[in-house]
Amino acid sequence: MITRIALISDIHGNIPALRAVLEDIKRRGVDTIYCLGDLAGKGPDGHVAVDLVRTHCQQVVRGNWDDFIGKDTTDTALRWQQQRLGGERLQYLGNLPYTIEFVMSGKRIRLFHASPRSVYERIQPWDEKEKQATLFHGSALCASEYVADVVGYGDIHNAYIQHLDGKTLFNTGSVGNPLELPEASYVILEGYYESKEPGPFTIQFIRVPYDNEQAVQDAIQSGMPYPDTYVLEIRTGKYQGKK
Ligand SMILES: [Mn+2]
Repeated sequence: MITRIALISDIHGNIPALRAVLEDIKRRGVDTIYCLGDLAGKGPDGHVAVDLVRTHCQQVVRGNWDDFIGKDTTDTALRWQQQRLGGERLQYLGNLPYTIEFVMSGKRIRLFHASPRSVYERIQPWDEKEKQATLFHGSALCASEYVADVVGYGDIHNAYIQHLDGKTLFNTGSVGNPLELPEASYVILEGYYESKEPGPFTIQFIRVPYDNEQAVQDAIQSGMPYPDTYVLEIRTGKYQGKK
């Protein structure tokens, strides 16, 4: 049977964007959703994002923000985020697994936040091919150590697909803090779930317009410290608002 799985990532506490994406997924009749991390941080409403992701997503992996957001800090903005999230959600984020692995239409698929080795290793589409190719490797942090045929990740807030050495690499882009277009980004995979036979396999990239000004108002009204960079990025879809 053909299965469809929606992949969402990098929500960063932006609830208007998350709700718009969840509605779009529902409208398409997709009921399996995996989340590739960075539920909270940057934006104001990580606590709501965590609760919505726990309700709607069958599997969730740990992002870099999920990893450090609960750690002891003197940083004002981080402490504000910690109070907003509360101990139970912080513990949930800090204990998320690194990878989601399965076979679809004969392809071994591995999904993670940033790299198979670390949530802090950042690899961009314009990095050298040799560096990108390491994303197919396994590591002790992965559920298994096989070399993947298809890798999907988040972290860079920059959706793309690239074929390397007969393998496929893609990035879901970001739901709540996209940095190439101001519209929320996510991916749907379609194929024969857990089938080792080669078969049709789809990677679909979806952009969902949402109420960006509501996201800006949410940030300002939340009283979060230093909202300026986040507000600029939400409005422009560019890193720190730069070209
Ligand atoms: Mn992120």
